[in-house]
Amino acid sequence: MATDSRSTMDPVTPAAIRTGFRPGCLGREIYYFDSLESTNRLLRQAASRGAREGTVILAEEQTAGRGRLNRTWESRPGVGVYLSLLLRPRVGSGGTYLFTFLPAVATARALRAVSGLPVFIQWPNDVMLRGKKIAGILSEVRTIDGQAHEIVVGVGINVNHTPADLPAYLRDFATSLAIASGRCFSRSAVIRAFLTQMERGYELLRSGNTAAVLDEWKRLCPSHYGKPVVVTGGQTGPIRGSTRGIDEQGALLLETQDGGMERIAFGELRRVQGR
Ligand code: BT5
Repeated sequence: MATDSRSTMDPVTPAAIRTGFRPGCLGREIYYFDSLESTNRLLRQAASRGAREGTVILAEEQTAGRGRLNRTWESRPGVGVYLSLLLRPRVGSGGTYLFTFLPAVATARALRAVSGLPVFIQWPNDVMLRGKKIAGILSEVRTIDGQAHEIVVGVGINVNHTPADLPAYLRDFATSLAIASGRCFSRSAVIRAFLTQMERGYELLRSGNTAAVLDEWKRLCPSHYGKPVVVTGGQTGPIRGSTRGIDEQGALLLETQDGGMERIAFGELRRVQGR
């Protein structure tokens, strides 16, 4: 149950989001729930029953919010954004990584627009502020006959969390707009900005301008090239090296200390020096 009084001060209901906002295709249908296990889970069910492209599901809190590989997304009521958005693109499945890159770009641009803070992307799906994670993306793809059929884009954003709103194990690694700036932000303004940025980027992809989205991703993700990192969570143990860009499937290229080149399709950058 959502009990935090901050929920009523800063609602994320469809009415609050639509105030002064005329959505295009994305966000024409918005469904809000006080409490859900996971917005992605519910939207995947709705998608399999034919929900329209652009459908948005929002929850005030999630009791089983999910990250990749069944990890948990901490989803406290009153302070965060927990949103899932349904896309039905017509692209070959080779390009599905773009549907993780695009929401990361849209989230970073939206948070910059709302707060002016220096939000960056960290490969593959982390949205970072001053070295700490402020948002995460979980895109789940259903492929039929080699074509991406349904993509449920899930985004969790820490907006008005104080350190006490984060579990102890995350306090050194996670942040929020409020923690970074000392101010509170309207969550519905964050959602409007995200949907606006998604609409814009999705239009670029639909018109075949993949390069524009990739360029934006690269600009917002300076650690993708020439930065010393350690990558963990892949099929082997931690790999140390220097980033050398991404390939045409969104995999990270890493020059290892012995001069070899590794292609990393899954994993995470656990240590990036600088931003
Ligand atoms: C992600 O996974 O970052 C994707 C998170 C997606 C969450 C959204 S919320 C709406 C939609 N519905 C869902 O059920 N999910 C999506 P991953 O890269 O696996 O990162 C997960 C890790 O991030 C955890 O293991 C923690 O270390 C950390 N983490 C968990 N909650 C966090 C939070 N609120 N802020 C920052 N870091 C967090």
